[in-house]
Amino acid sequence: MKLLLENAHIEGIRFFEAYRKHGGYRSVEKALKMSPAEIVEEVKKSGLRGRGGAGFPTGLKWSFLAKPEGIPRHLVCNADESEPGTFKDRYLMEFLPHLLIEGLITSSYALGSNATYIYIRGEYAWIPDILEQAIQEAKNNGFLGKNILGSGFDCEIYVHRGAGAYICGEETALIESLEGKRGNPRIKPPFPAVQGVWMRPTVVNNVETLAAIVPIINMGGEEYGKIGVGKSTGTKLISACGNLNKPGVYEIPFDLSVEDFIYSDEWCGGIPKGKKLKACIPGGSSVPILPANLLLTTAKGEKRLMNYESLSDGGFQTGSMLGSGGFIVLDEDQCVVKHTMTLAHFYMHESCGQCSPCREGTGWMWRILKNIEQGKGKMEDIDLLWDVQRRIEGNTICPLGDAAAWPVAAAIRHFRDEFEWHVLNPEEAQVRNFGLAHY
Ligand code: L3W
Ligand code: SF4
Repeated sequence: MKLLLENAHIEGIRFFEAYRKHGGYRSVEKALKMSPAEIVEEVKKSGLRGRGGAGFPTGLKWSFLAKPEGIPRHLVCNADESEPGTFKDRYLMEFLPHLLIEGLITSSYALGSNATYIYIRGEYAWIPDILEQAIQEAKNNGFLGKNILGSGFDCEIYVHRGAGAYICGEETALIESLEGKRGNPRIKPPFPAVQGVWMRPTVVNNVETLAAIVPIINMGGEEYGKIGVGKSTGTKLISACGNLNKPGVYEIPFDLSVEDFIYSDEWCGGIPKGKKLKACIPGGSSVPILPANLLLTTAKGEKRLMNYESLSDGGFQTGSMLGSGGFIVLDEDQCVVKHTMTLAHFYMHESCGQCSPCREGTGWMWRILKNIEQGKGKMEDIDLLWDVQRRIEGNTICPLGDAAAWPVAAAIRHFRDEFEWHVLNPEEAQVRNFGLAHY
C-alpha cells in the first residue's frame, strides 16, 4: 500500500494542475471545516511518529505547543536532510512538492501558524525553486495567502536555504540558523514547543512527517493507525544505498522483513554479483551497524522487520534503529574499519564545537581509527577507542555526540576481529588503505 508515493510517477504531478486532478488538496478542504483541536486529535489517533530519526509521536509533540495569548506560533519543516545514506525527503520534495505543501497548510492551520518555514539543506540547490513554484501555484489557486478557501485562516510559507552544515538538521541549531545566527544547538529544555523561533512556540517536523498528514486527514487518523505493526503505523520511506542491485527510494509497509527488502526483486533485488551480505546500517549513519546474522534475525530468533520496534529489538547489543530510514548495505568486500573511519571524519567535521566531549572526542576517534586503518595501530588502541566513544555518549548538548559514538561502539562490538586484523597485519592493511590519502 502506497500512501505517499502512489502518484509519484504521474506525468506533470510536480505541477498544481495534475496534482489537483489526481485528488490533491482534498485534505486541506476537509481540514478547514474541522477545528484545529480536531486535527491534532486525528494525528494523535493515527499514531504517526516523526520520520526524521527520533520517531517521537507527532500528535503528542503538537499537543505540547504552548499557546500564550498574543504571541505568534510557528511551524518549521526540517528539510535539512543531511544524514549520510538518507535521501528520501529530497525525492519527496523533488517529485511531489505539492504533497509537502498540502501537508504544511493543514498542519499550519492545526497549529495556528500564519508564517511557516521550510528550512532546506544548502546542497539541495535546485529544490527551493521547485518548492517556491509549488507555493506560488497553491497561492494562485487560493490554498495559501489570505483567507484560505474563505475559511478566515491566513498562511504564508517561506523557503529558507541552509548553507551546508549537518548540525543545522538538529532542531534547535536549525532554529538558530533560521534566526540568522551560527547553527549552534541550544540546551533543551526549553523545547521548541515552548521557546522556538524568536523564542516563540514552534513545532519542527520532518518533510516526510508533514507529507503523511495528507493521508491521515483524507482517511482519518483511526484508519491510518490500523495500517502497520504495533506502534509503527502507516508506511515509511526508505532510501536504500550501498551494495544493492536496485538502490533507490521505496515506500515500505512496516511488516516487510529486512531479508525480503534486500533480496526480493520487488524491492532492492539482492547484492551485485551474488556477493554475500556482510553488514548494514539500517537507519542512517548515526545508528549502530549490524552484522548480517543480527540484521536478518532478532535476538528472539524471529525474522527482523523494517519497523521501529523490530529493528531496535535487543537494544544496541543485538539491534539498531529505524532512524531516518537511510539503509546502507555493505557486501563481503567492504572494510568496516575503513567505513567507520570515514564516518568518524564526517562527525568530526560537522561537530559545532560547543561541547568538549564531542569537539575533542570526534577528533580523537578519527585519529585512532585512521592509525588502525592504515596499519599503524596498537592492540590497546581498540580499547582506547572504546573508552573515547563511551565518554562522548550522553555527555553532550545535542545528539550529534551520540550519533558519532554509536557507529564506533557498534563496529567494535560486532567486528572487533576486523580491528585486530588491521593491527596484526599492518602491511596488508596499508595495501588495502590505498586511495584514502586525502584523509
Ligand atoms: C516538547 C518534551 N517536545 C521531546 C520533541 C523534541 C523533538 C522530538 C524528538 O534527534 C535523532 C537523533 C539523530 N516537550 C519533548 C519534546 N520533544 N520531548 O520531540 O526529540 P529527540 O530529542 O528524541 O530527538 P531529536 O533531537 O529530534 C533526532 C537521529 O534522529 N537520526 C537522524 C539524523 C538526521 C536526519 C536527517 O538528515 N534528516 O534525520 C538518525 O538516527 O541522531 O538522535 O522535536 O523537541 N518534553
Ligand atoms: Fe555541538 Fe557536538 Fe555539542 Fe552537538 S554534541 S552541541 S554538535 S559540540
